Amino acid sequence: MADDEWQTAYEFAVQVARAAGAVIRKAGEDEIKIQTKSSTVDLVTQTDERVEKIIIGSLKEQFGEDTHCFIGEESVATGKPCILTDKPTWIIDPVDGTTNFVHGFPFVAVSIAFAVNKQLEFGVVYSCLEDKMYKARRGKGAFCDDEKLEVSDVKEIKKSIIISEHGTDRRPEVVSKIFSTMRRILCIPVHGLRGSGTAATNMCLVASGAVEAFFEIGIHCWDIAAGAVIVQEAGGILLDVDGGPFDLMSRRMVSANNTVIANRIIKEIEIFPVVRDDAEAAKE
Ligand code: LIP
Repeated sequence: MADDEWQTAYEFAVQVARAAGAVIRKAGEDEIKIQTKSSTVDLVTQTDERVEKIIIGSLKEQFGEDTHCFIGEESVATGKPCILTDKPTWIIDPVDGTTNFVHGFPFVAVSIAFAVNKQLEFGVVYSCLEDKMYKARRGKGAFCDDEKLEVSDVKEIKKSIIISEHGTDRRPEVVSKIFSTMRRILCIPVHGLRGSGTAATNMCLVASGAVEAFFEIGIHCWDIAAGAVIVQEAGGILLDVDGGPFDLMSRRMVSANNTVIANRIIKEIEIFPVVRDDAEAAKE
């Protein structure tokens, strides 16, 4: 696709995210029927499924489905493959922060990313209850609405706020590692630990300079793909939780304002195993 075609696709993605956010806000006014996925606390609603169908339907109508591929959280949950190829691929979380949505906790985001040749080209995160449109195209900067985003310039860990989440895996051995990591970070000490309940929003908080880092083990590619572009375009960095290169499909990552903060956090992370997003597809 020529550069102006990508710009058009980027602008279309912003429109689709905004429209999806309006559907989520409206749905939040009605009774929400809840189902569960990987655990009793991994929630999904009819809104997640409906909004993903609306998003993918709009993108297919605009770009066709013979050349473009789609990775959607709820499509994968119904058995669609989760593999990133060189083809133009849309990576979508229709409702990031489903638990927040169910409870009326005010951080719910529509996350839409676009990759070609396995390279993330742009990302859009619409925090629909705050009505904040975060967006970034590779090489063109990151924005919240019309405001340019820049990560924090803090280099001292003891002057940082760190974000992490505890996810939906409630096995005691996993919860112990998560809280042991949080305890070690708190006792550095850092100024604070926070969590919005949505990875996409957490990454936008890194990009906006409100916090210095967000890390999590257990997220999925659709939670972080759009936020990854936004963090990088705001001057931030992405790494694996072991300090290696960022791997979108690995279900673990550190996003930070700089390498000093990232490496200091990595020292404290107690890693536990997770199954890659593309593990099933890799077997075929
Ligand atoms: C959420 C992630 C969050 C994680 C939650 C949940 P969802 O995504 O954004 O980082 O801690 O467990 O996975 O399921 O609301 O789209």
